[in-house]
Amino acid sequence: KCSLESGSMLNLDNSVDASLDLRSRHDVQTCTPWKAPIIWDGMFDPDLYDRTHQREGSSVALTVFAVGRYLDAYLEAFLQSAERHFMLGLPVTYYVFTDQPEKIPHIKLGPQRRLKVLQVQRASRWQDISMMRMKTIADTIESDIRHQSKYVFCFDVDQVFSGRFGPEALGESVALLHAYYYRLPKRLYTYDRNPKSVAYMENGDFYYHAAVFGGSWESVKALTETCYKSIMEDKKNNVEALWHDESHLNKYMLLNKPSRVLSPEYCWDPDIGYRTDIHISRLLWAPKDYSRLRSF
Ligand code: 2GW
Ligand code: MN
Repeated sequence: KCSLESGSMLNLDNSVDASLDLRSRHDVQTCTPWKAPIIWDGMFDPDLYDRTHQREGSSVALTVFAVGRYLDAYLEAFLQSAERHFMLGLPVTYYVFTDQPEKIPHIKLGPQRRLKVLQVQRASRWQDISMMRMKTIADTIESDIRHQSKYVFCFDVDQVFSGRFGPEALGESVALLHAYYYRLPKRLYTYDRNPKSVAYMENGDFYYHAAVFGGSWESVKALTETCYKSIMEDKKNNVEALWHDESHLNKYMLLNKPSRVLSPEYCWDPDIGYRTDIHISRLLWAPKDYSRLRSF
């Protein structure tokens, strides 16, 4: 049983966690075997999280990449929706990485919210665009984010916020349950099973989705650095993990357990259809036209 009461390190994650009501959702798993909470709607008091993090002076960096066609296709809707739902009431700095800084849409930002645009080179293979995010995030945490924000959240751009995504999601190290796998037997998880890859694993705890991960700047820096090194090691050995950076993230989270896990309510694919356990969708996958977006 998950005990968030006194004593545990995880409890220090955030003093308000003691108020999480793990028994309020009997239809889903609300606690990992290592006693980290899995955050579902109905388990927490949103206002209490807002107040506590405001009082503690929590601040959040959001990183997102919009390279090539993904800029026009997704960035504006992503940012506009983040302004309505992401960490309202806390200082937020967006870090938008793009190869076309001149094309960043103008967004009217709320108070205490800033946007920084950083130029990146466009890799020639899409797998590399996705994987090289790890290196860019690690470098930017070191050069900038660690002086500004306590927490960092890293997002895919092909999604839209549709409900509160608040400080109940903040923790030392945060991973997200992939919407397609959270109810499937573990043998169907798409871990990298090639022993030649650093990402190789047979069994894990969950299948995590790389579209959302976060934590303190220290832990996100450690994660992104380690995943980048693993990706480069694979390149040296001429292998590529099955799901690229996502495979490396899953391996990292197996060895370094997250202190907080987000339910798929925090990144839901509406194509899955109605599920009784999904009480709210806070972030939705945007529809994707692969043939148009990936043909370069
Ligand atoms: C990616 C794939 C094919 C063609 C283009 C791109 C691409 C990605 C791009 O042209 N420009 C770009 O900025 N990106 C960024 O990489 C963007 O932020 C995007 O959200 C992110 C990941 O690519 P995406 O969203 O197309 O990949 P998904 O939705 O299939 O994502 C999962 O698997 C990926 C690895 O294959 C990553 O782990 C990702 O985090 C996962 O959600
Ligand atoms: Mn995506």
